[in-house]
Amino acid sequence: MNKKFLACAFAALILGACGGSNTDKQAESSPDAASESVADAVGTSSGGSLNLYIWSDYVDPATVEAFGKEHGINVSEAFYDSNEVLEAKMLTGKSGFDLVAPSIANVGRQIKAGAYREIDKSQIPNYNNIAPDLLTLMAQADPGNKYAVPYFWGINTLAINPAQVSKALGTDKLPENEWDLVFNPEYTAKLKHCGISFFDSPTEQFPLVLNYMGKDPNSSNPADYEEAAALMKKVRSDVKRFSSSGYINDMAKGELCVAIGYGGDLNIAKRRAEEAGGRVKLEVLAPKSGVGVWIDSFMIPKDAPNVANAHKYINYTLNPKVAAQNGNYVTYAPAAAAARDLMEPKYAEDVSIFPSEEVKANSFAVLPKTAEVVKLQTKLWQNLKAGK
Ligand code: SPD
Repeated sequence: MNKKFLACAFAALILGACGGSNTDKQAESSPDAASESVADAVGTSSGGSLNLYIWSDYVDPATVEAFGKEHGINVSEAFYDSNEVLEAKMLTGKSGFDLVAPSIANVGRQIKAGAYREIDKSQIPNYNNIAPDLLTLMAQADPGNKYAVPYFWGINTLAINPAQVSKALGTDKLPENEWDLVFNPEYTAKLKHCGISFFDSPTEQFPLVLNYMGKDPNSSNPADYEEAAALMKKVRSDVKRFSSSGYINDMAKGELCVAIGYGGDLNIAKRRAEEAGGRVKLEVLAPKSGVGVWIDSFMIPKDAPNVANAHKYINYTLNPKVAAQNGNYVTYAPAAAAARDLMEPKYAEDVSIFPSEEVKANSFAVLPKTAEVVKLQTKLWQNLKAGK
């Protein structure tokens, strides 16, 4: 893989080149369409089953229900919260799943391991709705876009409980580089009392630390990873939990005051806090010093039992109305470019979902790593968590 090209393609994506793709005329002419029934988006009835294995909080359950009803398909869902968990299952095989959604950093090696079957694009009429830049980018991990169909893209960032953070810091002024809150002992020593959470995933966490240190976030130099681990070791005892999804409810309940997480999931925490009466108020940050950017794609496991239904479901999610409804729910940027205009304005204009130019300028893609780097990251990560 040409990493330089991949980085450039990501720059194009995050620098806002995603517009101008094919649009769905029906959706275009109806700005409120996302909030209407999605039944007209699903097509004719067919039957059978569909076994989805997807990130937690990554689809509006109402859209899954509408799809199942319309097609007479019995949809079952199971959830994961890290690429590590998904990859272990995919590389073992015989998972029984029809559709999964790995991130770009993991797609290439899973394809090479023979874990997936080719997509039949003739069964996905909505394929043309995908932002072309996403496909260009994915082609670097999946040459010819044969196996992976983009679903959402988003950022790895952090969220705070401003009231608790101001109290702990003794000021409502945040550090110039907001990542100091989680990586600088001067801040973590004060914030540990209200609760700091890190990702429970070396794939997501290391690039953030490397970027904070001014190093290549996708470095292949082992010494950089040793240094990043040493930095995290200094703040390890201030970290309350390692979590890749549990931080959502913990933040919403006020049991954590700073969490590193997936941008959309942090927004879900904020929404849950509001829905619970607003006692806890959260703010999702998008630090100017940069965030990690990724794309997740639907892929069909080699031994999937319901291949036709998997194609039907992918096609369904690429309908801009459905994509917008899912986008409003999961608060990530949909792969179907036209969906943004159909999303609720508060989400379509949210910089933690569609980052600003200033944030984009310093952001980076979470790219594939070599087998050696993956092994080293895993070892360093296990030691860190064990306090070694
Ligand atoms: N709850 C949905 C989380 C989706 C996160 N995908 C992130 C991939 C980062 N590499």
